[in-house]
Amino acid sequence: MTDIPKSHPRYASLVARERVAEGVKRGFTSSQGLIAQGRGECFDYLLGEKTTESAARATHVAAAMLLAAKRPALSVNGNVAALVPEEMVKLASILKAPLEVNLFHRSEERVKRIADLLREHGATQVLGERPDAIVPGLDHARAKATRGGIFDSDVVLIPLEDGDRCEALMAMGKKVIAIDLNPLSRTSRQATISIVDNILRAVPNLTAKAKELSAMPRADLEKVVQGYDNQRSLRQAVREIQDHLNSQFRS
Ligand code: PTJ
Repeated sequence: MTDIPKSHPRYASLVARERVAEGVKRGFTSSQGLIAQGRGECFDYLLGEKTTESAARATHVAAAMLLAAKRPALSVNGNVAALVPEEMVKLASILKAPLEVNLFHRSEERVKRIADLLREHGATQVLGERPDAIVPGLDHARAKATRGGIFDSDVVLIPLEDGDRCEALMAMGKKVIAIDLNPLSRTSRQATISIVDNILRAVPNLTAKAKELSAMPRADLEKVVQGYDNQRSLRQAVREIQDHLNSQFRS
């Protein structure tokens, strides 16, 4: 990896780029993942590269929803593996949820590399290498799913997703939590809860919240979730972008 000095004003963003590029070199991130990271970076810039109020609230509600779930599952693709492998393993462990590798640009070799990477970071339950079910309504590799994992889940976390699987999972009656820096994406607009934040901040925040709420009885967790309105949260995210942009210039 390029040696980036910590004093560089764009340190965090440059390190994230390096990680995704390294993921491509090591064969677990797709080359299209570089484009996805660039798109995400642009939205992060517009947000002010911070966890906004709406993202913090969505994260809080998402943690409660995952803890209240009977069968939560966490989806991992090539970008997620490059950016937050260890953090995803920690989150899975707190939630006692399986991690399932699910790829758009699927190759069996890449699935195995990602599963191995997660196991190297201590994951005990990694699915996705032997899918045995199909999510109805999708005609690409993302339809592949595993019983006991995403296929049977009631709540599923889908970070950095590219669109129609969110809709197909919702059509199966699941609750879907997205992590996506773009508040306008189809995934963000369709999900039950959209965390409009960089995955580098969102996953550690989600883990911390899950720890904090872990002793709460299910009835109380369900109260936290009640009344959450994703469309309102996305509107707030767009306002936060507008406010940030307006604050950049002297009037
Ligand atoms: O590993 P694969 O084959 O499953 O492919 C994964 C990618 C990400 C390449 C694939 O799902 C894809 O093409 O995704 P998209 O359509 O580019 O969408 C990814 C979404 O994630 C976009 O809305 C981006 O803004 C957002 N995004 C990108 N980087 C980040 C992000 N959101 C949060 N944190 C990021 N670091």
